[in-house]
Amino acid sequence: MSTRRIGTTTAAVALLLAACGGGDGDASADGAEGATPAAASAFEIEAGDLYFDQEELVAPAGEIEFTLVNVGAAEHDLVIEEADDEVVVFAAPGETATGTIELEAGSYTFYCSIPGHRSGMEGTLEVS
Ligand SMILES: [Cu+2]
Repeated sequence: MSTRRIGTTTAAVALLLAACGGGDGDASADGAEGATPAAASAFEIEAGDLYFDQEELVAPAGEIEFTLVNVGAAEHDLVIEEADDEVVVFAAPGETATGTIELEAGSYTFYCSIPGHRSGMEGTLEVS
């Protein structure tokens, strides 16, 4: 009796942890450890349900090109929060699209603005 109760509690805790784990903790676990992202002015990012395959980008100031490869079943976009949430590129399911944005040096956050997606689809962009 008591064993069963403990088992149920453990399962509930594991579910809670999984539910909370989508956001912050993932970046360090997924990325190559200690690797400094190479600076580039053009990026090809895979967007799935619900992730970006790159979450740390480094770029020189100026025009930056984003190619969004949507391998998911949902639509996805890439928005720069500090650029008034400008939608740089939008890709329908299964489509690939490219967009550009001009950015000054600074730290930016990019994310997918489709409702409910941001918790899993967010990253940082360092422009210098
Ligand atoms: Cu999305």
